[in-house]
Amino acid sequence: NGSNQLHIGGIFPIAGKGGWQGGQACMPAAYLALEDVNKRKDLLPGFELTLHNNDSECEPGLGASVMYDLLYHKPQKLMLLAGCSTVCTTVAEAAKMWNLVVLCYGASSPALSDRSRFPTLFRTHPSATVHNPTRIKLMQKFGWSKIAILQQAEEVFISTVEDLENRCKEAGIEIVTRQSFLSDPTDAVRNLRRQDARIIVGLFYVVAARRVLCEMYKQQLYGRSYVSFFIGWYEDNWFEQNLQSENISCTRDEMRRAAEGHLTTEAIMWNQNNEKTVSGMSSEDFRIRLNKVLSKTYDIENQRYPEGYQEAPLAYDAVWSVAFAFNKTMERLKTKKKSLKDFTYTDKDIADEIYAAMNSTQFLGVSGWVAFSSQGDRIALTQIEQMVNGTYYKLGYYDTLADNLTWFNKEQWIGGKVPQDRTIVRRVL
Ligand code: ABU
Repeated sequence: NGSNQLHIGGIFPIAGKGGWQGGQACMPAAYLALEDVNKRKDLLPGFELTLHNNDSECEPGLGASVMYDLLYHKPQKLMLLAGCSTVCTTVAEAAKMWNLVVLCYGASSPALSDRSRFPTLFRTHPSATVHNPTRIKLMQKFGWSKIAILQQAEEVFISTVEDLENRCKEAGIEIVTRQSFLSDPTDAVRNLRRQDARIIVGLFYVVAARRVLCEMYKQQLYGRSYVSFFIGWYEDNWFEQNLQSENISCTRDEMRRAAEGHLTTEAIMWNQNNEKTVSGMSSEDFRIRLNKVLSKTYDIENQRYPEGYQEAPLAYDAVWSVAFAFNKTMERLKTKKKSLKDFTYTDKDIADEIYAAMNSTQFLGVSGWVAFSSQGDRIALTQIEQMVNGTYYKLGYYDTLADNLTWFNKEQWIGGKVPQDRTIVRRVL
């Protein structure tokens, strides 16, 4: 390890069958950032940042195993990047034992905002709690005060629902039923039907989302009387992909019919205006560059994006965050006559310097303003979309901090009426 390389480990979910395989786009984005920070000779003078990557498939067990590989094989790593909540949780819980800072570019779990459990974790990905004030705002806007929740039994969704429950209580919104499932949603969807659920908040990874949608079709929980809120970070054509390979027993047309009219909420992950960011690129410049790289493997021209495309700016900015944090750490260590190259997994002093530097890192990245709260979180705007005829249309934006809903009045309801949250019983006089 006597070279001029500063080594970091990167754990990317790529080839798995469930969860979030966002490394497909996030890993190329991270390598673009690596190329760019290494070109900036003022950032890590005399050094080059090197990324050693591994695929976790979004499986926590495999994630732990690839982390040990990164740690137990030379060269010494200074930090870890990780994506996917289930893997970030495992990696960040363990990494503190090696005095390692972990930076998660693709983990939304609210549970990760617990500093006592994850003392060395930062993330460029916003916490999924950012969606809840938006959901409440929409429920209030459309007069829905009785809702149902359908969730996959993973900590990322359980902790999101805990936050949603508290906010619903505060807002006087009743949760008529909360159904959860491990992998087969049949019974959970049947129970929603039995409870006459009309406004349904669904929280699951995309493979489970396809199973849920097909089941909703079969149990007729779609159409003019129903509104579902789904997660907005699935790829746009998620509901018609992989139907055969995942044994989904609905046709594309049936999936499309079940998906019609649903709403999504999503944190904004691409800087919104065309300003130049720290790399010299606007987010659109970044998109063009990323598309060029991805089109060697994917049919980008026909909008067939790999998983993690939406989150790619978060991975790109994560590498810049590392470079800025190392820049600051190098300055600080110089005054102590030390170097980042001296770091070992028992060196709490250098680890604390890296932590402090990361904690105070701020810059305008392609994902927007990058800064970390005391829980290591990003603060984000959300956008609301609706699916109409198989395409997502933007309905508006919500700024939670300012309680400001920007609404375009573009929503469309089947039959032209806002669905009700309960059966309206009319008395015959
Ligand atoms: N936007 C992707 C989040 C994935 C995860 O939290 O696991």
